[in-house]
Amino acid sequence: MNYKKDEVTNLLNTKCMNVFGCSIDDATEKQAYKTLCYVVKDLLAEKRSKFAKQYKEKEGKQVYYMSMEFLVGTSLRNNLYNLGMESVFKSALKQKKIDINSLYAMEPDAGLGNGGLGRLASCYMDAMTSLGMMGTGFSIRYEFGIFKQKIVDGWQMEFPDNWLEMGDVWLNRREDESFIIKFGGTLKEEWTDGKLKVTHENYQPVMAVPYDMYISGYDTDAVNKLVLWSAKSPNNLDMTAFSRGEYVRSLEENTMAEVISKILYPADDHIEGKRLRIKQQYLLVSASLQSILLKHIKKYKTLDNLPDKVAIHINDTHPALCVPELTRILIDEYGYDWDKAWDIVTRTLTYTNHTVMSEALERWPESLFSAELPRIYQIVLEINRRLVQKLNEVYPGDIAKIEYMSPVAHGEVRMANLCLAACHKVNGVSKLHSDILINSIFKDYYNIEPDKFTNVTNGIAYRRWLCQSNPELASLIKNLIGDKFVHDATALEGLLKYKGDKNVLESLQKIKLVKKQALAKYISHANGINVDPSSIFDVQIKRLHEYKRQLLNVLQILHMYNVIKDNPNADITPRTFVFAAKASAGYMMAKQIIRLISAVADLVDSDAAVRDKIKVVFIEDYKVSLAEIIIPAAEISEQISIAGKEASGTGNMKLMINGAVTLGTLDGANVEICEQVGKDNIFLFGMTAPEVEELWRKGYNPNFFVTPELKRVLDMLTSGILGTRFEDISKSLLTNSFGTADAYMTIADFESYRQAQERVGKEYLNRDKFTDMSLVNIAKAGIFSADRAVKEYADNIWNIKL
Ligand code: GLS
Repeated sequence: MNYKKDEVTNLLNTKCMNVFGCSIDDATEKQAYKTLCYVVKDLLAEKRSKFAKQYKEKEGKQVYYMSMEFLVGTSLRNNLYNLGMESVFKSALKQKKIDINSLYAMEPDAGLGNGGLGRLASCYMDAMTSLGMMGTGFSIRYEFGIFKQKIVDGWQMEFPDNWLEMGDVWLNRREDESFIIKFGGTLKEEWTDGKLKVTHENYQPVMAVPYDMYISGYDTDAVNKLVLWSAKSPNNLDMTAFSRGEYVRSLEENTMAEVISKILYPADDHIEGKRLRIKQQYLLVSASLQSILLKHIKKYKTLDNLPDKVAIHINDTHPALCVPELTRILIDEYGYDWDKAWDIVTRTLTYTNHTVMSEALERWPESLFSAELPRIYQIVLEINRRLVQKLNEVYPGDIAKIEYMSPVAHGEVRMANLCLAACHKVNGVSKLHSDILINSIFKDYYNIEPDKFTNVTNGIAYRRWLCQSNPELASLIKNLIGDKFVHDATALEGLLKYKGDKNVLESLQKIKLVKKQALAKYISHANGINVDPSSIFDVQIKRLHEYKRQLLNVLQILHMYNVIKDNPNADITPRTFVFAAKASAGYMMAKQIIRLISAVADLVDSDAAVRDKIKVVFIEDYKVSLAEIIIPAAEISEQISIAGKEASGTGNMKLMINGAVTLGTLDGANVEICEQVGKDNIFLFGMTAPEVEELWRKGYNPNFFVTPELKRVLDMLTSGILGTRFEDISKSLLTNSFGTADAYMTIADFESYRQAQERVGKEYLNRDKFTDMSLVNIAKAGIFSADRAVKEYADNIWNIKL
């Protein structure tokens, strides 16, 4: 958008006067922040209205992306960047003596997600918009997003994240477009004219109120919307109770309804089988589908062409209720018969699986499911009955297989099977993950309908992670290869010609140092620790989960500690180990691991012989905006999950494009990162996924892998040297909670990891060689852009022409 400085000043002044009754010169910092956001929102609204009009005329196909999570992070800088207006706003504000960076700093993260899965959804909204696609995201307007984490004496404490206080500036409430969602109640069945009519009675109505957030894209005419549903009681106040003087009771119904959208469940890669959670899921699905269908029927006067005009995407199983709910609406509210309704459902819905972790495959007890959603339960049973009939023809008499594939079995409703039965396309999120899906957990479905399955390797909104978070690097790249890469990330390959170029390597080193200094400043402020920017910055930033093996990293650090203690002159390249991770509130082992990291940090820091060589830092409250500070400063990217468990990873891609070199197993998208950069530009270690399988088959005995060095480290966990005795952790490395061997095989991979770490230390000493590796990583990161991924979704899954 083309605005001059004076025009921008006018916009700011007018808005500030209208909202706060003062000019921007007299505004408080908070008022200035809000004014700026409102002005940006107005600009987006104007663009949106043009885009929607153009689109309406074209009658193209559009996508609705259903996700319980969108980890939006901050929007202000991103929107200004995307609109190409950052510098004009900066100078207009500067003239008013307002520093735009201090306004940026006021914005809370919209933390409506847990980790990779939620962030991916936001990256895809960005890419859809940048590609000019009409795409709408649907989720929940959690009043409290992912909790704020504080570490007190090594323990994680959770505090509510009241993001709306400053974050609601981006939202537009549209009360008049609300829908009623029905929970509980009973069903009445009547036969009229040979047709069964089901009426849902005595239900608890909850109103879903939509709030729109505009999503901008880079250099595009498009502006999309993320629609967030908020739960509310349709009856604000129970007047009868109120007149009786029962004031609290009179508000009870409202409170009960509102609780549905109160808080995001902080579980990542595992399920929280709570009643409230299924209500959240149904609220999202039912409200979104009602709104999609209403809009469609207004425009086309029929739903027969729904699959031609609309793709509805189920992001992981959390919105899997789309399957029975779409069927229900078509039958109960639009009068379709089963076969026609099912045909529309199956041609409209698509599904992405994001994990093979068995504890994350959602299942609901039938009793809970049927009590909360009686009509939906009835429909699920019918889907199940018809499917089982079909499967009986394909796998006659193979009861075990049919049971395994059924949406309803053993007293549970299984959401993944529901998606597999209904969706016409199903994808995994990296080559390895998609292979695992078709060769193991979804094999039986794959055998019947192989064409249904495909892969889309994840991608990132790289303009946020490179151009906005690391403008210094982006500008160097522009000087070297021009700015084509800002539209087309694969153009980064042009950097390869600078391999070995002394000047370029030196510039890269300088930029990295600047970003490391910035992180060091943050750490000094947040943790009160001084870290040395000339040490290797080795980072592991992601959710705390046993399969991600933060423990492997910790064991290795303890080993390094021993090496230095034994020989204070040992040849160790100074290293700063940076951790940041949130643990699910109820995940005790994960919390213990955080405590262990803090204890190791203290041990290292208290020892004069060691602290100049290694530092361990746990930065609290990991979130998108913190990642934007850590990632540009990273040199080593720890991606060390046990092979076969990390579906893809996306932090690995963000780190890579900022020049960090991966130290990892051949898991998830690391496999493809390795394919891109070649084995010389990545530090690989550990078992491959087939080797892991093989070891399980042979029988895994951790004790067999305990070397003398490792024994010494393991003993430290319980000896008291760390202040606390970490008995549980020590046991978990040898056995799991059922008394069988540790499912994450940390010990089996230790020796190979230790050696890889040794190589890292050595190779880093040759700064130019290491920077060359870094350069190759940046150059080869283009394929991991969300633009590429969304194009693949459009082509192979949604059937949308771009
Ligand atoms: C996740 C996976 O664990 C990640 O490997 C993946 O990158 C991400 C996005 O596809 O999805 N699944 C999940 O439940 N949480 C994730 O972050």
